[in-house]
Amino acid sequence: MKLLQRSIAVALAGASLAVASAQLEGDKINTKPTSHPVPSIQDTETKAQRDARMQWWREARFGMFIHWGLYSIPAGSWNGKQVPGVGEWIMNNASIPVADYKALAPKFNPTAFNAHDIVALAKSAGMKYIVITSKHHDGFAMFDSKANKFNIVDATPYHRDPIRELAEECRKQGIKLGFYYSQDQDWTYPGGAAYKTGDHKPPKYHWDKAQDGDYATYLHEKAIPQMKELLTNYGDAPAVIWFDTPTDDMTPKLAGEIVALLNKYPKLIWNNRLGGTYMGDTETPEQYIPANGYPGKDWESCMTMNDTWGFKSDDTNFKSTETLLRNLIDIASKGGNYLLNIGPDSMGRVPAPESERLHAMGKWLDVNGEAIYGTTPTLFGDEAGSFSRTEKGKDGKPKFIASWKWRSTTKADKVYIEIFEWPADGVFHLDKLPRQVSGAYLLADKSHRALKTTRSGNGLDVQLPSMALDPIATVLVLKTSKS
Ligand code: JFZ
Repeated sequence: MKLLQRSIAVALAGASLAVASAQLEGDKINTKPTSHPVPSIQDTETKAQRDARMQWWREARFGMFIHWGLYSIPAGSWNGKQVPGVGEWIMNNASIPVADYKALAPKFNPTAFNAHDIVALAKSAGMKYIVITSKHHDGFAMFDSKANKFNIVDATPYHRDPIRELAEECRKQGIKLGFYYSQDQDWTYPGGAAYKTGDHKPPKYHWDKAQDGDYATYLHEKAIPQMKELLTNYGDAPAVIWFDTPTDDMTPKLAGEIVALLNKYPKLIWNNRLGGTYMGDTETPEQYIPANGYPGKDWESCMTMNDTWGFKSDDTNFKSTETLLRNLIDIASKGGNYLLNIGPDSMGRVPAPESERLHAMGKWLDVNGEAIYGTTPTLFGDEAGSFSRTEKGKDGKPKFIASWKWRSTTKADKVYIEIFEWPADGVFHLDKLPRQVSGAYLLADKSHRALKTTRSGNGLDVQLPSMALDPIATVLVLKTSKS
């Protein structure tokens, strides 16, 4: 929990101090000599190499997170009681003994899982990559593992490897696949780490003797061998490794052993949650969108549609399609990616409220995707909101008050304005113009009929039709002088 809080503080500080990060200048990305025992690819590559490695990810903007595992069986309740907290944490939150949790495996038979349909769902949502939990903190591998028998092929009646099926479908349907792997916490293998919840006792916060053991031994016997399997057995995949919840146990030396493995895959992208002082490729704000993004850095907001990652049968608190789409647009306007989660149930079915929202988002992107994929951030900046002069946030710093009138993205000679609040007088007004504007039209208008524009002061007025073409967001395109 200490580390969790620390990472929240760092994440929040990063949001407001992001301007201070001018790391991408110069030839090497990290100009300071690194003290890493094993230099990572980020320590040694040039900016040009990094740009090439990150290119598909930067253009993608929208990905699917999948949290799926044994925790989808209890689905948020244990011994007839609802357990507060996210679904995939039930073992820790309810202090379930290792043997009792492991007894879920023989009951796991998700015969309704269909890799083709999940990949097709991601594609129809307009998502360009998928990241699935190959092993979460409960230690259960959702793939065929020779390194450890607590896995979906050996320990369940299902006997199939959904990670393999997804990898094949992703290759067929042309979409990238990444693996979430909980390298540090593992609640069912001796020596695996556990974050504190409830009355779990220091130093290890374990709740069952079966969890006691040596952390380095866990890494050497289970985590590193499993990561090797994941990196070698699935063809092109993984394009991404998504680490999570590092603790102090992950020393620079131990993390270096993992980095030595990652370094064999020079196209791999990995996030900032390995631990051991490695910063990885991507910032990972969780369940929030940073006020100004992380200028000059690659970042990805991961978010749930309801209030859990892993399936919980009673969580129906779904965000609206409007909120989800506006989040995607907000994130794109700040230069980030949106990793939006689904939590399949114990049969492998995607909950209907989730697939419905994804289809609706895809419909909007079919028309307006040009304003999202491969774009760069807003040339304006104040439209997202401002920091309050009087109100303070939880971190004691000025509170960011978001505005939801419009956002903007940029690509080549176009400036896109995603309008949320349609002006009552039909005139869209910009106070300032970053570039000369030579024409304007609405992206959803197939004929691209020219809209009347007039200079007003340093800004511009655009005469819009009386009604929004899409009540969630109508995209105004400004053709501009330069790219
Ligand atoms: C972690 C996991 O514990 C959780 O189950 C889920 O997989 C999520 C995507 O990641 O949860 C975290 C990790 C980091 C923070 C908060 C929750 N953080 O830095 O604020």
